[in-house]
Amino acid sequence: MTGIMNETLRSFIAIELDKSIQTHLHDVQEDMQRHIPDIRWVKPGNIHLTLKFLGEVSLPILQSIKEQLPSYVEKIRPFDFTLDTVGAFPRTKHPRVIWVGVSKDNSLLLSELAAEVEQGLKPLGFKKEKRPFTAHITIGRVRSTNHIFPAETISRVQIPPGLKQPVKMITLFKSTLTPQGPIYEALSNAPLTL
Ligand code: 3AM
Repeated sequence: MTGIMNETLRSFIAIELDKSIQTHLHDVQEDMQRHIPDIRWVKPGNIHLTLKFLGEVSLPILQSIKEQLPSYVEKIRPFDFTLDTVGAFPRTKHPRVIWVGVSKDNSLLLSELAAEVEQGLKPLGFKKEKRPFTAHITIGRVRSTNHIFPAETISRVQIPPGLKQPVKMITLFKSTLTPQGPIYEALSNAPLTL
């Protein structure tokens, strides 16, 4: 039986990035594209920092998340993070995901925020991630697993120094997968008001 009762939405909680940061990251993508072929680059308007991937969520649970979202951030003051170097998961030689990192001290604040989100979601049945949270901004995904990239290809990429992103709120996103790539839509957000 199908119907509204069984409807789910693929969703995640993230930090939206300012247009100016997305534009800088687009420049980084264009620079890398010249050296690394066969990457699906994240559309600049879609670039974000994921705090928690939720997967398929039923509408009543999604409604609870929307209502509870402000409580997940009530202990967190607004802060900035600075973009750092380009890296890759799982290894720079055989990357699957190309990302831009954040400077070390800011990444602690982001881990705290992600932990608060995770803690808030626990009563709704969302399990804690097995892997520790690593703050990163995905800018591309590698199409083929056979590629071997020389480590220098990634480590030579320069991020303009001092690129700062203020964190003033968190956003619940709906993600619709399409053959042309995912479409992200903000469903709700919660400001950091402490
Ligand atoms: O921003 P990143 O790349 O860390 O990779 C997806 C993206 O995270 C991740 O959720 C974010 C928004 O789409 N994601 C997608 N499918 C996932 C899955 N099955 C997933 N994370 C964990 N498990």
